[in-house]
Amino acid sequence: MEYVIGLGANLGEREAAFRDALALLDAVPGCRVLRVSPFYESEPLGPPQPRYLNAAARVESALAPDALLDALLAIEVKLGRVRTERWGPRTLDLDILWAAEPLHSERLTIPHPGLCERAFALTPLLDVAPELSRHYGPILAALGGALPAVANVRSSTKTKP
Ligand code: A4P
Ligand code: MG
Repeated sequence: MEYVIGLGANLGEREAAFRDALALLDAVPGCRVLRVSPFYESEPLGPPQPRYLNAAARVESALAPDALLDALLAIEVKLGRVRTERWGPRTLDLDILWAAEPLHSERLTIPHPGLCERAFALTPLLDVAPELSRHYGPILAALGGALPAVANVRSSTKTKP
């Protein structure tokens, strides 16, 4: 099944955390990173804290949503995320933004519950899943439109044989 994973970070070496996270995600058995969006910088949603870097990755995975979430949490832990307050600063946050099949369980809501309020999630989502523009494009437009990509961070499109 195809998924779109959202990446967020506002502490430490944010770009390095994204690159490491994407490499670890691609290395998860049964996961392949198909596309990576440009990186975007935005004002924090929530309490006062440093600016965020956000991006999205389109992933093909044999894992069920629960197992994929476990893999994402393991990557966050491996890369040193320290959990403090909700909406607080973090070195790396990996969320499932979207999946080919929606889901609502005790543990997971897909699409991500905050997606339609967040230009920093919708902008990279539509970069890696442009076919969703018909649905999400007007929502992003109502939020003020797509964010500008960070100029000095290279975007990439990668595939694994
Ligand atoms: N969960 C439910 N649905 C999902 C999903 N689709 N993907 C549950 C991932 N997790 C999902 O998430 C807590 C629990 O949510 C998970 O264990 C899972 O069971 P978390 O990521 O561990 O906790 P959190 O991130 O501290 O809390 P929360 O409420 O998810 O925060 P958000 O919504 O992720 O917001 N500002 C900018 N500009 N950019 C950002 O990226 N991010 C946040 C964090 C705040 N402000 C921001 C940004
Ligand atoms: Mg989160």
